[in-house]
Amino acid sequence: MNSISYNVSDGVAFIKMNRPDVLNSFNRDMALAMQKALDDAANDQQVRAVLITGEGRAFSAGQDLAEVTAENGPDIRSIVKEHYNPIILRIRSIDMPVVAAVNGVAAGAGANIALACDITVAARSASFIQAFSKIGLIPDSGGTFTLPRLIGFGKASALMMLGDKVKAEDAEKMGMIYKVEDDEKLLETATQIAKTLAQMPTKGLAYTKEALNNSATNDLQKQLDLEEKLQKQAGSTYDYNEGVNAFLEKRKPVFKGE
Ligand code: T3D
Repeated sequence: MNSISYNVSDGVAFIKMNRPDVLNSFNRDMALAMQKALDDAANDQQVRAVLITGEGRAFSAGQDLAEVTAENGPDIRSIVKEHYNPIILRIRSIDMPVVAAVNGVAAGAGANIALACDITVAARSASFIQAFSKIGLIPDSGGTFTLPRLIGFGKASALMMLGDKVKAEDAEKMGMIYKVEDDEKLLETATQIAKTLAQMPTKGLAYTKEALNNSATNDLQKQLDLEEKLQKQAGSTYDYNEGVNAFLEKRKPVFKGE
């Protein structure tokens, strides 16, 4: 059984973590397969949005703890360096929106992968756990970067130190995720969001993502300079031209992602 299933439909690459018996926890095979799936999406001209979800009752329980304790299992440093860091960097740098459909519990690296996505939608029964502290680790997979920026330093500190289980509805209220959806409608809603994004001006969305990525560390002057540069690039795309013409001609625009 492949640990990641991948298929493309209507401009969306659907990436599903597929180790339901262990709550889609990451072993080396699944981490490398996730990296490859993100590369495949990035290199496919037909793909203009990505959707990540999990098979079964969990999104992902983070690191497969049986793997790290196994004889000849990977060591912690190589796990972070070779498994999770490349996944997070790919999600943040891929030139298109990435949607997470969090279908159940998202713990440890699983939570921080979901939170690194551009738009995170969760099933009402889902939850988020910064589980690391409970086993003596620190939050990885970009968690110490992403979570304080989403919900503020104080709340992030508490969740990371206490390892509280945060229900999807509370995650939405505190701004950790975009929205909660009823369990049975989660995939439909997330797919609709991804398909809508795949019809939008892909380059403009990619430049928006680049600006947001940099806003975390730039000062105001640098960010204004970056906006100026990216707006110039957006203004020279086919889709900008199409968007303006369609507005003036009072018709629906047909964007090509160019
Ligand atoms: O070296 C390093 O580790 C560095 C990398 C760190 C990155 C990380 O992600 S560290 C954090 C690792 N994750 C965790 O600590 C979470 C562990 N899991 C849990 O706390 C719970 O399973 C959940 C709260 C996520 C869900 O609880 P529950 O009661 O709904 O399910 P369960 O019964 O605990 O789990 C169901 C099965 O999945 C069970 O197997 P079994 O008994 O049916 O054969 C359980 O062992 C397995 N499972 C769940 N999480 C993991 C796992 N197996 C391996 N690794 C897991 N992380």
